[in-house]
Amino acid sequence: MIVFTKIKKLLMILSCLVLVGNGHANAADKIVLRMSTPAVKIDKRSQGLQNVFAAKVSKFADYQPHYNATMFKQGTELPAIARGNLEMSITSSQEIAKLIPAWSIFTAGYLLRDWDHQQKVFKSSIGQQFYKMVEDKLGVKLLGVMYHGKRHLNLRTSKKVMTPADMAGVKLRMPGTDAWQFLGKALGANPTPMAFTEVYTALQTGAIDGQDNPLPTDKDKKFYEVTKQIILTGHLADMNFLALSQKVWDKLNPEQQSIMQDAADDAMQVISINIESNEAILEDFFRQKGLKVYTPNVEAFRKRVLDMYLKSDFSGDWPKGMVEKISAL
Ligand code: KDO
Repeated sequence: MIVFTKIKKLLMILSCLVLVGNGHANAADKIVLRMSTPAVKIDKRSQGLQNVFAAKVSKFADYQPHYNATMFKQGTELPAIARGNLEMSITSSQEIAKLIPAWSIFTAGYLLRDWDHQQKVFKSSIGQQFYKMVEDKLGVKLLGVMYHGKRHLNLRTSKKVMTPADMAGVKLRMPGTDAWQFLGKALGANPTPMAFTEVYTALQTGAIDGQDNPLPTDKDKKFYEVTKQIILTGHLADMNFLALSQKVWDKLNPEQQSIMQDAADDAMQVISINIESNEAILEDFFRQKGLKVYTPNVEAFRKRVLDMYLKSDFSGDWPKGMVEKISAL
């Protein structure tokens, strides 16, 4: 029933797009929105932004996406927006936490449960409080949250992994921030930082033993071609935020702001539903490609990861009582 309602919503959004005109303003008069991301063009987030967001703001804005980190290196987009050198990016809690430590609460493994939980948190006063920190400190407006999928372990080695102890000595690529590296350690691995665009080759050559990402990303980036197993730890219900320069937002008139916010909401809804429904069918895809896909002792992973976060230096930066508030939602 829930799936049916979500698909109905998705169809409604997509059918409305037929009514969206291609824009009246000349290209030269439009506000340019350059968006930089390490994601590939066929990624659900790239597609949703192009097909829904770009179409809906096209009357007054010219959306120009740059994929595969060709414009800005992964992790440098937020400072670029803050400096006025870029208009948009698909950012993460881990990137924000580098600049605003309180945000590391959302990098903790096994804290947020799923897409529904993410929406509840970011539509509540908690979301408003955290969005405001980003506006005040970075001059970046977060237009909302989108689901990126549950992250699982994906290894090129074939040794079975059931608990964090089985990850000892495994050279696990994690993205290059402290929060990501800590998550790798909490999973029992030997984490190593590396940009997303380098992971495929590193798996192919054996420079790393594995990586973690949601199933749709493993498919879009073809990691299944160079790995042997996916261990369904679900250690992070991952999410991204659509980041926009506050200066650009402030230049829009109230009607344009309202159109842009609706466009972002609809795009992120479509993206999240697409990712969720793909996750549900991709296990079989990977099995057909010859990978072993199995569920480990998730409780053992959950316990170790959560314990390590709660005892870490990160938790010292979290607002008092926030873990409990988030968990209660
Ligand atoms: C990655 O580097 O593994 C990651 O999945 C981290 C995410 O936060 C996000 O930045 C994502 O890469 C990129 O958008 C590329 O898909």
